[in-house]
Parts: sequence; structure tokens; C-alpha cells
Amino acid sequence: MTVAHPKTVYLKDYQPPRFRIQQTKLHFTLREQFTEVKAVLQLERQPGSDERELRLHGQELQLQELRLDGRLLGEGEYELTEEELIVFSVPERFELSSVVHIEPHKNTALEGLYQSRGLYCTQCEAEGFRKITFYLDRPDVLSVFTTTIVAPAGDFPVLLSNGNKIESGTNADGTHYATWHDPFPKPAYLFALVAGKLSCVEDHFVTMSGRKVTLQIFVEDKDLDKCEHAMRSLKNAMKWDEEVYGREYDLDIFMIVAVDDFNMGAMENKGLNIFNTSCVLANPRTTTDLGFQRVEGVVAHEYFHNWSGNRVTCRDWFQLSLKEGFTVFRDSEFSADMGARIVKRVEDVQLLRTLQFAEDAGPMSHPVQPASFIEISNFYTLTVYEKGAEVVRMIHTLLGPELFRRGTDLYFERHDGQAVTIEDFVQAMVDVSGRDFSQFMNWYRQAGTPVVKAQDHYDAETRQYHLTLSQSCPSTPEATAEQKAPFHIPVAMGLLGEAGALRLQLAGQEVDDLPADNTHLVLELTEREQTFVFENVPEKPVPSLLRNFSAPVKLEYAYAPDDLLRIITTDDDGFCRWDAAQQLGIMAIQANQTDAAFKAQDLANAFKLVLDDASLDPALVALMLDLPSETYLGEQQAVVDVDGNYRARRAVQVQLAEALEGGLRDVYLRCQQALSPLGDSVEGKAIALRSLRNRALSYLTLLYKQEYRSWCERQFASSTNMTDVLAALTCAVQSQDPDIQPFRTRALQEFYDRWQHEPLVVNQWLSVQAADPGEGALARVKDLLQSPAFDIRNPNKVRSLIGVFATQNPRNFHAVDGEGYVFLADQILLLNQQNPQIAARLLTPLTKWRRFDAHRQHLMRDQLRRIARVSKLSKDVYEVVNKSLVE
Ligand code: B3K
Ligand code: ZN
Repeated sequence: MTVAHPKTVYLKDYQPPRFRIQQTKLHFTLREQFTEVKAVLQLERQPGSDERELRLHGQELQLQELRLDGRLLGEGEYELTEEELIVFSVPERFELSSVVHIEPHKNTALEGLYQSRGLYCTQCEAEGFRKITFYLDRPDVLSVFTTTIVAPAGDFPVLLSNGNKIESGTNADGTHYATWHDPFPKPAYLFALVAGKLSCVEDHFVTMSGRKVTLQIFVEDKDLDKCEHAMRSLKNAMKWDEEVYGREYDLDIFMIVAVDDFNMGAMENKGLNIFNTSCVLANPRTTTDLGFQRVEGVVAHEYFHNWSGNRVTCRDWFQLSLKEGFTVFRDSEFSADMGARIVKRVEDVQLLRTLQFAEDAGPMSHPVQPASFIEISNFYTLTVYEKGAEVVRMIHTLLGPELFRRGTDLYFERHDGQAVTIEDFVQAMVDVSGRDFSQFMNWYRQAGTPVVKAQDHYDAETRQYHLTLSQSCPSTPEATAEQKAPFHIPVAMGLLGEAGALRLQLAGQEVDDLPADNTHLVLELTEREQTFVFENVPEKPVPSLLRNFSAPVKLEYAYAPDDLLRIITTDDDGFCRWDAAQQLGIMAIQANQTDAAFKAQDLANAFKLVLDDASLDPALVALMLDLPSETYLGEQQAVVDVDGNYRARRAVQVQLAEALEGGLRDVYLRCQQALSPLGDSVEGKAIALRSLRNRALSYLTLLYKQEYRSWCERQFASSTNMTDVLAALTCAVQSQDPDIQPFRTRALQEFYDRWQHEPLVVNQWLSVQAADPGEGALARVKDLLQSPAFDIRNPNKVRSLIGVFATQNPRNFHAVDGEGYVFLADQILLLNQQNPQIAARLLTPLTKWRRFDAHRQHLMRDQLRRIARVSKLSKDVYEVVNKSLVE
């Protein structure tokens, strides 16, 4: 859709639907040139409404026939616009039947019904169903669907839709058909259809009430060896949701289909999840450990939606976080339970602090419950998902696990089968706890990342410790800093003495009422400034603040290096330990840039303690040894110092490698030894060891020594799992060692030759090169764009090459000649018509122009303006470009 001046939709304008659709009967005939869709809808006016005019959504549909209660409607009885079908006069209860033609093979936007490598599939969320048939395409219209698919039996042996298959058979003309019925009323965005040549892996799960559910994963034949992990993850997720949330699956069958061309990770269609191949296929030979973890998380996420999203759905799209924030919280706790809890937490926080905080501070900043949008596809954001999950996590922290569970029980029970709001979710929490959440709602309604400043004072005479917390929130498009009301912020904390955690006694508390091990507290900051006084504090403590990242805020406290060392060595909160290492890393990098007192050698001393601490999980050690990314460093600066950050970070890495060489060698060899009996296992222990070993290798290859070059070569040649192979290849590409170049060239070629027929592996190969910080990377990316390894119609390839270049290669993307920006804008303009959702996503790095120096600002804005001038902009691109150009 291209619209000259797209209109803004507001939450405050919400109106309930005027009609209900009791039954939806769909009949698809798949033909080579077009698909015929017949829809028979049983409609009913909402009680209390006297509306006679019926308006249905519909886009790019060729209407063939329209009948009301069986009578063919004449031209004067309805009107067709670009976006609607208006039937001028309808009775109270009636049947509307329509026949339309659509052209899935021409659908490059991958929204609605489209083809991916010959396979028919759908993506309807948020507003794709209107590209399939005329309908009330809004989440608060729930209907019971029966779907028949007719297609040539030879090319499309598998025909799937939601619910249970109730009929199938063959026709004399070589076609066959299947009819599916879904007994659960659902909004149209959860509709799905798949037709094609697919193979299937089958298993089953017995639910807590003893029902046997058939589980099927459909993939191309060549991928049958990559389904085991997804199946295991699915069964684990089903069990976990029963145990942790008391939620049981409700149909007799649960299907997953893998497709190659998909705009995002996966989609939770009722009973028939459709997945991007990248989020379902996994085999150690082709998939990294990170890939395995992603499959586990996404499979669980989509499964969890069956309750948080499908059984209880959203009233309107402003409530998106109702299902997404909650479901991300659920999947992240699931992953934490399946693997290393602290590692998962750190990864989530890294994502939030580098990318969501940047979104919150940029021109597209919006509340978790947005107040308006032009194109809803632009609001599937880190704010709605990740910050939304943090907000649910805070409710969990404030209520504790038992009350929280009572709250979710009440929510599911009260709203089963309904389309509800974020307020309904919070109300359930209020009702079980009796607590007041009115101030807490600011988290949903105000955008921006709050800043919490902590200051303290210790009085040795009175043995009192004063901790003063104050909060503020920067201006965002919807409100200035002054207009913002204070947030209700849970600040989890402890106090560390020289010999470990101190007992906490707040002023006014009786010692006898406190448990002996009272070393952890959740303070609730609700005012702009509050002071908390602790009694009987025996020594000046180091505060351990925002434990487990208890709120999505920026915490400011003037830690001295020694304070951070104390946290790193004695805190029992893994997040605070990791964060303290990050802060030391920032100090060392800044010192490199400014010549301050804290030196890389001091950091090396701290890292040595980490390396030597046998009690730490190797995966956490690997994370602690990783310096803050260039992007995160930029986040801490008023004006991002692109070149300085790259140079200083690299310099500190080299100094660390030099200072810690012996320790890193030991670690590499020790991990290698520990791994040998584990082979290519993808269990937690092996994953952790590989991550630490590969961290060591990445440091050692910065030393430009023959010995480590040969370690790298050997690892590349002899490993049989993709994690280790790709880590070695990445080291060769990232290290600027001139003597590693011959190996690098050879390895890249060998890798491609070996894996060219595995698209997901080729994508990783594209990404490694896209992230190459070296000179000439852009030219190589452009060459790759023309190579058979790339295809601009495939979103995974676009993300792997163009997306990675623009987001993970700051040095080349932000090159002073502006060529990186021109390149990105060129690609966006190519994609604008073809796939608007992907085009709009790619814009993100350019929208951050305000964060850079005047020269780069100018160049970035030039490209945004160049895009804005194009007359046929999709709504998606129009919204992002125009919002980011607002002065
Ligand atoms: N609900 C889908 C996202 C749909 C995005 C549409 N543009 C996947 C998920 O969050 O589970
Ligand atoms: Zn989701």
C-alpha cells in the first residue's frame, strides 16, 4: 500500500466493533495464476447498535461476486475503496458471501497469502488477513473458522490450516482437498494456511490431564535432520507451561511449519505455527549454540502464545505488549530454567541496554502501550517486546512468584476467550494482591528510559548508611521531561562489606523481626527523590544496586574501581558482577581515549581474578571478559565517537591479550580438554566451555603470533560443530593480522564451497563478512550483494548482509565519506515497494542521526531526505522516515 498522506490511528479513538462474525467458512482454490477465495460469513449486529452500514477491510482483492443471504448484490448496493468494502444496508443477522481472486506468487511483501520456494503460506498478523478476503480484520472480532483448501495433489500434497482436520479427499481433475475446523473462536490475525511439498517429523505429548496431543514439524525433505531440537524444545515448553503457569494445550494437534521467506522469527497461528527456518532448524553441524538457544526460545515463545495471546487476545493493536511483553517474559524465564539463568539474564539486559534504550531515546520512541501509530508493523519493537517483558518482570518482582501466579491464574480464567487490554492484565494483579498499581501504569504510558541516580553517605559513629535515590526521565516525542510523572521503580539491592554481604536493617525495623541472612532487599522508589536509612552498618559498604537488573533504568552511581572489584569478587548477584566488569571495561577504554588514571593493566588484574575464579560458570566468565560493544560505548557518550571507540576498544583488547596471554592460553587448552569427551553436545556445559574457549581465541589472535594463527586454522579445519568453525572464521576476519589474510581468504572460500546449499549457513557466512571492521568491507559487501549467495527477496539474507553491516559494523557503516549511508538508503529504496516491513526495519540505524557529529548528521539526514522525497513511499517507510526527520 502506498498512500500520499497516511493517517494516524489513536488509542483514544477506539470503538468496539459494530458487528460480530459468528462463523467464518473459507474455501481456497489454489491455481497457478491466481487463488480463488470464497468466504461465507455469518454476521450479526452487536447488541445495542443500530448500524446498517457494514464496512469490511480488504486490500488488493479482485472481487468476483458478493451475495447477501444468497442474493447477488448489484453495483449500487456496495462500494469498493482502496482499503474497504462498504455494504450500504444490512439486516440485523445475515450471511455475507464473497468470492475474490488474489495473486500469491506476486506477493513479495510476505504479508497475507504468499509463496516461499513454491510453498503457499500465510502471515496475517497484524493486518494481513485483509489481503486474503474482505473481513473485520481487527483482533476484537473473534470467529469460529472452517477452512477448505483445494490444490493440485502432485505439487501440494500437504494442505494445512488451523484446528483439526475434519475431511479430506481427491477430485477427478487431479486436485485434492482438506477441510480444517478450529473450535476456538479467534481473531483473523491468527488464521493460517499452508500448502506444499513438505516432510514431517512427528511426536506426541501427554498433557497434565492425560490427553495425547500429536506434534508435527513440517520442513523440506533435506531438513528432516534438523528438527529434533525444536521438537524437544516444544515438549519442554509444553511441560514448563503446565508446571509454572498451570496452562494445558487445548487442541489434539500442534503443528509447526518452517518457511524460508519470512519477515520475522515465527508466528503463533492457532494450532499451526509458521516459523522462519532460522528459528526452527538446528543441527550442531550447521547451527551455532546461539542458534540452538534461539530455536528453543522462539519455539517456546510461540507455544506460550497459545494462552498469552490466543486464548486471551488483544482488544486492539495498542495492547500488543499485553501478549508480547508477557510472552517474552515467559519465554525468557523458560530459557533461564532450561539453561544458565544468569547468562540468559545478561544477554537480555545487553539487548535492552544497547538497542532498546537507543530506541527509547530516538525519534521512534514510544510507550510500551503506544498512544498512536501510522503503520502497526512499525510497532513490533524492542520497546513493546523487551521493555514490555521487563515491565511484567517488575510486577513479578513486586508481588513475588506466588502472588504473581495467582494473578496470572485469575487473568486467564477471567478473560479466556476475550480480547482485552493491558489494564485488564494489571487489574488481575491488583485484585490478587490488594496493591495499588496506579503509579506503576506509568511504565506502560510514558516513553523514555528513566535515570536513577544513587548517592550515599556512611556515618561510622552512628553506624548509619544513607542511600539517596532520585529519578528523572528525558523528554520523548510524546512528553517533555518536566511533564513526566515519576515511575514506580523496584530497586533490588544489597550492601557489601570487606568480607561479604552485610545484614540489612532499615531504620524503623526491629532487628529481631529480621532473618539472620537478610542481605537482599527490594526498595521501592516512587518519589522523585527518596532516602533509605540503614542501621547498624558495621563498616562503610559498597552498595550492590539494581540486582538482577530489577528495573529497565540507567543507574548512575560513582563507583571507584576498587568498589567494582569488590562486586566482581564478592557479590552473589551474577548480574551485578557482570555489570561491574562492564563498568571497569568502560573505564579502561575511556582511559585509553583520555589518558585517565585507570589503565588496561588494572582491568587485566581484575580479569585475572575472573579467569582464576573456579566457582564461576565458564559462560559467565566468557561474558565478563567481553568488553562493552562499540554500540554500547556510543550509548554512553553525548556524541558517538565512532573511530575513537573502535580504536580504543581494540587497543584495550590487545593490551588485555598481552597481559593475560598465559591465562588465556591455559583457558583455551583447558576448555579444549574438558570439551573432548563432550563432543558436539549442545548441553549447557559444552556451550559454556565453547563460549569461553572462543573468547580466549578471539583475544589471542589479536597478538598476531604464528602459534595462535595455527590454533585458529586448526580449530577451523578440525571442528565438526558450527560454533567452533564459525568462531575461528570470525577471528580470522576480525583480527587485522596481515599474516592471517591468506588463511582468511582460503577459509572463506572453503566455507562457502562446503555450505553453499545450506541457506542458513550461507547467511552466517554473509554476516561474518558484513561485520568485518577492516578496510574495504563495504566494497566486499557490495560484491556479495551481486553474488548467488544473496537474494534481496529473502528477508534472512537482507538481515544477514545489509542489516548486519548497518548495525554491527559501525566503523564502516559510519565511514566519514558517507558511502555506508548511501548504500543503505539505496537498499531501502529497492525494498520500499517490494517488502515495506523489511525496508522500514532497515531504516533504524539512519534514524539515530542525532547521536553523531555534525558532519555525519548531515550525511545521514541527506539520505533520509532522499528517501522522504520518493513519491511512492510505503506507509511503513513513510512513518519512520518522517518521524525521524522531525526537527
Ligand atoms: N506475533 C508475531 C509477530 C507478528 C509480526 C507482524 N508484523 C511473532 C511473535 O511475537 O510471536
Ligand atoms: Zn510473540
